[in-house]
Amino acid sequence: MKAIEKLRKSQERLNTSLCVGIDPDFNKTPSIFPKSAKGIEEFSLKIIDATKDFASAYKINFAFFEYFGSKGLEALENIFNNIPDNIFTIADAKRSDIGNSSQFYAKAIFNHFNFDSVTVNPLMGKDSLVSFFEFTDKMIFLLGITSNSGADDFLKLYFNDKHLFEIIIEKSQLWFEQDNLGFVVGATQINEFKTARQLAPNNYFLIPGIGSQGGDFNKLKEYKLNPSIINVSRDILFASSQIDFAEKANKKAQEYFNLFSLF
Ligand code: OMP
Repeated sequence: MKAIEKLRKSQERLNTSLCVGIDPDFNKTPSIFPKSAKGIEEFSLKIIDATKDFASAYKINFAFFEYFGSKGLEALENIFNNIPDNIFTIADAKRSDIGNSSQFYAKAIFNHFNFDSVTVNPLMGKDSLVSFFEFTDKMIFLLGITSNSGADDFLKLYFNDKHLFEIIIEKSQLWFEQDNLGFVVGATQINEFKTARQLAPNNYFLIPGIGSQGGDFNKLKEYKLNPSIINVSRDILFASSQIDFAEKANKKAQEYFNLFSLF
């Protein structure tokens, strides 16, 4: 099954676009977990268990695992293997390089790990992206307009009356199959969200920034929100720092599950 079909099925089955972000910052995990690769693995597995009835997708951010080197990657692998098969997976690795190197990044994410999708930084241009899109059954989310303040530094610069992020969204659609092409669009960027949606009305948007980053879902939904995957990480993962963390994560995930309902 193509990744996009898996995504649609997963969202339709649960009637939600909620994606739970697995960002296990060991500084924030409850003290019962050791500050180690094993500790973040055990925490993440408990979070998945507590949220799997509400998550149509899981996004695993590689940073929190790479921190621990080879043991961290082993933890990532074990966590990935414990995600139920019918839930869409996103490797949040923000990869890309010259073509020759990109192909190894792409194979690592898709052949070794078997993720359904990956986040990719488009700034090195078409040849840096092709290796990812050669996996025609997978989905690729290009950074469009990111949620952070640094989006102003490059992505909102004007070139011939267009923001750089607009050019990324327009050009990449000319290069790649629409079904495989998604864009990361930050929930904190309301005006830019509107523009991005006009430029890509039918592409999936991966939307981070709700919760800890203060993105306003009510404002966002005034525009054409779907198709989208809405990610929440810290607000669910660290809903409690105490022994009841799993119970609180479950409740928080249910709230977002309802908020992000499709129909
Ligand atoms: P919370 O702010 O804790 O919900 O986490 C947001 C998650 O989305 C983190 O894993 C970020 O790395 C990621 N993210 C952004 O916050 N902003 C972006 O513009 C892009 C991403 C991403 O690609 O997922």
